Amino acid sequence: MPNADLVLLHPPSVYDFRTRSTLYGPISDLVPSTPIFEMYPIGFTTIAEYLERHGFKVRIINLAVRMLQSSRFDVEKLIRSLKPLAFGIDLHWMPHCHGAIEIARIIKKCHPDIPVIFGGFSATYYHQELIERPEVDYVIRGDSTEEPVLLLMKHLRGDPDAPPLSEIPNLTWKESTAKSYVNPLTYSPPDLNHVLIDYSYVVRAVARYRDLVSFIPFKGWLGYPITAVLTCRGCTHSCRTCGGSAYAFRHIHKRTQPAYRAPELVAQDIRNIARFSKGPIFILGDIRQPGMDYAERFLEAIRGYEGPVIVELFDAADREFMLALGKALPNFVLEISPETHDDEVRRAFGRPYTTAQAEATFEYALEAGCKRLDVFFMIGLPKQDYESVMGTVEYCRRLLQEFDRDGDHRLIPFISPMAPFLDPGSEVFENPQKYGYKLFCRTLEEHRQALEQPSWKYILSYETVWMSRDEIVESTYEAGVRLNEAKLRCGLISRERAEDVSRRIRKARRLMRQIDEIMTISDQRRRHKLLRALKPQVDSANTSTVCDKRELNVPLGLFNIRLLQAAAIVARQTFQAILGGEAG
Ligand code: B12
Ligand code: SF4
Repeated sequence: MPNADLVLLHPPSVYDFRTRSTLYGPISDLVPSTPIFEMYPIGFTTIAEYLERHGFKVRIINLAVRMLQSSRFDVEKLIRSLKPLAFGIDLHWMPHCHGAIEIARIIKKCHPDIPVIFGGFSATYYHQELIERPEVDYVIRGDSTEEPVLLLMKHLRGDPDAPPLSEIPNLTWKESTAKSYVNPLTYSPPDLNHVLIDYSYVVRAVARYRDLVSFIPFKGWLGYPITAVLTCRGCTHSCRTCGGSAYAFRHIHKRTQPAYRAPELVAQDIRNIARFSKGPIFILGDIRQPGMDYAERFLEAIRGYEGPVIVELFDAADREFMLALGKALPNFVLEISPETHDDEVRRAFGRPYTTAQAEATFEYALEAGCKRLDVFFMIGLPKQDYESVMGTVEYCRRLLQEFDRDGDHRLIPFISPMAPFLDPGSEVFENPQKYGYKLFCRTLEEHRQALEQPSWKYILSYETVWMSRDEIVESTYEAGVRLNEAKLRCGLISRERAEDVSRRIRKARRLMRQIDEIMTISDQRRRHKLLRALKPQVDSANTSTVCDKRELNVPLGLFNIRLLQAAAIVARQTFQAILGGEAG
């Protein structure tokens, strides 16, 4: 098997999750991942493709999926067997800070001389704390790192034209003396046209390393092969708790405007992906963000594409736009996140529309023929108390009735807590008191230690003046119970599914109480012993807590990855590469 120059490793959120007993609760109920957050950043594929284009071999290994799939999978053994020029670890999402640091420690134990590079949103925010750690050699900051990673790799390979470390943009680094340096964050490309977001690298690399499982983005992906295309890096909105808001991008990544991908390229990415996958394709970023001209160009370029496509809206939409969307993408699914039924709470959170405008958008979307309309609500918002959460659930019940005139259940509401952490770099994180928040974690190390707590209540990094941690947890479970009942009553879910959810919530609540009792025991050894004894029950209560995860899946027929077509593409590309003199 060919040796890779750069091995990109995606860690599990908590390294020893296979032996540790942690009740994660509903922290990942509304994303495809389990609470281990096994999905790697889309940027792994763009970094890999960019480096391969410039003559490096890159391998992605999703350690989190490998560990989830087998309790016997030996991380250390695998790492010992690899000898790349450098290892890269993503610390994009904060919940990975435990696993990422532990994986870096193992690399240093096995290969003290191979450099470890960190990158991602959270690594950028905490670059100085990271570089102080003995496990970390480099942090590449910013939302676009393809070019700085390439320069660093050239430097590490000793290329004659490679810049010295001090001249690599966005790099935080240290010398053997442990003195650290922070190079300016000057690489921030104005657009996203220099990267390729169609997974053709993944298809090639799977064949090259004969290793499909390491590239799988999340557990269960082969049965539900959803992929994503990216319209931008950055955001024009300023939702107060979001670490990817315009405010956060300005402060963390020095980005004053989002970088957009040309709409024609986004349409091309979708068509390229459809050559090997029939699964739904998620268009990340509201296509109206750069202006209606962009949206129109995209719809023109994608017109006639018949596969399932998920489109997200950051703002309310008018009828004209919805009808144009339905015409261009006959199998579209819409996602919108009003977060609450209450205009005052939504305004405090920073969403720019009212409930009435949201409802008008639902009307237009259904009229335009959307196959499904997923409406997301959140717990843990500014000015939101327990009663307000229950009001939101009551509102969901009303939506289920009022927007189901044809009995086809296209509108589906979801509710979940903002958990486990408040995003570092968000406006609320930077000014908690101003927004009525109290933070339990500030530093990277405090977040890392929080992840060693036995339940999501103790992991939760914040509470608000309107709800304590206990109330956030309690309102989450109660909201789950009530929404589950409402979905059953209107016929959206089967009795069997509803009973499963309700059983899991009862179990989770009971376990929360048991853990709370154990936490009052002062003898640490006894506490650990009792927590360990709960592990089998805790593990069985850790997925699909407040709703059944399968509700998120878009049932547009049977999607099976077109393996034969993928194989044909691989064969053709390998053949072309060999003819072109490049190793496949
Ligand atoms: C798209 C998205 C998702 C997608 C992920 C798609 C994917 N596979 O990447 C989905 C919907 C699945 C998702 C889920 C979650 N998300 Co999200 N997501 C976003 C969103 C809207 C856009 C991200 C984006 O533009 N990425 C593109 C660019 C910027 O990143 P990238 O190309 O992947 O990576 C580049 C750089 O980051 C860097 N990089 C990344 N990794 C590495 C590694 C190395 C070694 C190097 C050198 C560089 C590097 O270089 C890359 C290439 O240039 C942002 C909000 C925003 N406006 O940014 C939130 C955001 C990133 N998500 C966030 C969160 C909290 C989550 C969840 C934890 C939520 C939850 N509790 O379920 C989960 C985690 C899921 C998991 N890992 O399993 C927070 C993160 C805050 C923080 N610092 O922790 C954000 C900022 C805002 C938010 N609250 O939603 N998310
Ligand atoms: S939550 Fe708000 S600020 Fe964050 S990415 Fe979505 S629209 Fe932008």
